[in-house]
Amino acid sequence: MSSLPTGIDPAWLPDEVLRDVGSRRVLVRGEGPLADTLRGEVAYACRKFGGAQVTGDASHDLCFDLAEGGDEGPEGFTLERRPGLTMVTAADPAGLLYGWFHVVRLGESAFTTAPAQTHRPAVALRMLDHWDNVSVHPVMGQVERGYAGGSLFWQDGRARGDMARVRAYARLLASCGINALSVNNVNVGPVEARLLTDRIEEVAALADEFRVYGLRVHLCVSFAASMLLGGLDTADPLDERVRAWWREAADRVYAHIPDFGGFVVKADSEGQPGPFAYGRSHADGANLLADALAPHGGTVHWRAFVYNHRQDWRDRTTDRARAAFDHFAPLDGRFRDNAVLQVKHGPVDFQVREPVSPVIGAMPRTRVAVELQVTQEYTGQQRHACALAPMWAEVLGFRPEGEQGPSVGELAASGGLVAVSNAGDDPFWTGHPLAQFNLYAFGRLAWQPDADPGRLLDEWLESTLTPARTDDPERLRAGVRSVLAGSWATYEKYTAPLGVGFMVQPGHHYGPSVDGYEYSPWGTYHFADRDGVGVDRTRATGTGYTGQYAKPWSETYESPETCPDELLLFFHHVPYGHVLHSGKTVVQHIYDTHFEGVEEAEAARELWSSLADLVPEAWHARVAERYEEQVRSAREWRDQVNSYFLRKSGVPDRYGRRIH
Ligand code: GCW
Repeated sequence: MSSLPTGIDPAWLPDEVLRDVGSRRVLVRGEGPLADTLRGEVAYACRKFGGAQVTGDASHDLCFDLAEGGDEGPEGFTLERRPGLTMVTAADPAGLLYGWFHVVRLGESAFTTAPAQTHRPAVALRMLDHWDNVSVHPVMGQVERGYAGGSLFWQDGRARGDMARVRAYARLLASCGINALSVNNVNVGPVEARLLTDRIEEVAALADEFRVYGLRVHLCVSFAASMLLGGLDTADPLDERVRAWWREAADRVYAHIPDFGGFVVKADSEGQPGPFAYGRSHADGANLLADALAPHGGTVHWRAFVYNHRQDWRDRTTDRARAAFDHFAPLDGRFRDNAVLQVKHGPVDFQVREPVSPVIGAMPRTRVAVELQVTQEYTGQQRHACALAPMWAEVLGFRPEGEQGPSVGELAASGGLVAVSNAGDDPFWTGHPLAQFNLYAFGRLAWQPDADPGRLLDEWLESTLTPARTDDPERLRAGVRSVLAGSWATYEKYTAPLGVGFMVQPGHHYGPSVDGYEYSPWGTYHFADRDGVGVDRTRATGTGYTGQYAKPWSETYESPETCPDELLLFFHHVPYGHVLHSGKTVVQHIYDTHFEGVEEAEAARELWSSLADLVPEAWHARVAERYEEQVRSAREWRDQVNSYFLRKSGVPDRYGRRIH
């Protein structure tokens, strides 16, 4: 453990948070790389704050020790206090390292009031996917949907030489519970494809940095690699030459990276190659790679994001929301044990509001991972403050079979929780400093999917802005809570209404364009006309999508009477005068929420500005600058959306506010 490169924000690990532990006498028992990492952490903290790392029988007041026979399980730990001694025990060194970061979070209370406690991750695989390109893509840039500068891993067409930043990133990720990551984009270009073969050493160099913090590295591969790199004339998953090629490819990877996590694959999706070209199923495709990885203990993450992106907008029978279920549900039970189906949390594409994907509950004989999007592609692109933990908590708490059945968080334990990262080489890691909370919250929710998002916000805020060490801690706490806690709801208010989605500018997806995708091939339509708006996905008269849900949801969503307001236009096409459960008409709801959303964004900007004396200057200034843009953009959204619906419907705002 060494200091951060100069000019880089410490995020939720400023040295200040080490004060309470760093002033103790600390003993670490245990061997191996992770125990050494822990010793490095202890040494650093003690150097800063006057404590001491002791060995052998020397007296100490904080001890980390391996213990057999406990019920912590892999990566878990127990914390106990005895008079004058805080003990952290775990079955493996990874547990001790997680225990260390927990003690850091607890601060003084770890030595005074904390009750005995055991923590275990509810989900074994807690993974970040980076959509980073090695070479800069002409349209997507270095990081696809990246809003935080360049890649942390790749620069000038190769792996970065200086790994200090990568090591610091590994530490941040471990401290919030993440234990795996993929280091290249799921859209695999010709340069990136070669990471699997002649450029594997670059991946190995990254793996060396992540390993010391307990993270395993995964790689996105092209399904056509046997042709692109192997010189074969086919990528048919049932062809013996293809199978042999993949086995050898995997053997070579493991020769360089013995703890390699596995492959991530986007196949037959948005132009990426896949098994359909050979008349094979996605289970055949996934199993090909699973079999190659199996001898080494690796896993293939096979993405379920498969749909027709060349749809004819005139065709009202094709429904993009149906696609993943239609492709994958019939394959349940046909995937290998080391194949995980990675499903986006919603059926379309990370919109501000979507129902939970029906695939997640429909594949009991398949390991399923749920994919979230920490990078804010559709939620303000890290120019808007939008804390996503409340959205994810809702998704993870959803029960596909109703109250009696398991939650999404529980179902994801079979395959993992995965998220697209929002970090880059920006000095604040995430462009918008407040977006650091999204990264932190994802890690903590992956560890404990039923954690309370409000508690996570407090946890993050205490460590990142260390209010206890400011002049007016309560004003700082109240201010940060107030700008972040409701920020997702605010964003939803001024953007696409009632679950209808999209309405963004095509291509880069920032800012409003109400009809931007309406006549496009992408399958994301809202069907507004002079009478009404929304997508009829019912069984009775629409695309039949509601039938992909089990009861009670198939019934709840089928009727506009029982469908929750916030999803009404996702499931139904209704007249503008349709009255919501809230008592408002749809069109009045649209007007009201758009005015409110802008007012809330303006209020957040003012509140943030009032915190200038309590937040480090550069941090404060960066957020303040982003709020200017957020307010400008929110007004643009409000005016375009309101004008559009006024012109379509002819229904005036009942309060006579200015609509253009
Ligand atoms: O959200 C969409 C993005 C694409 C992305 C794709 C995916 C990596 O607009 O940029 O491609 O999803 O998830 O594969």
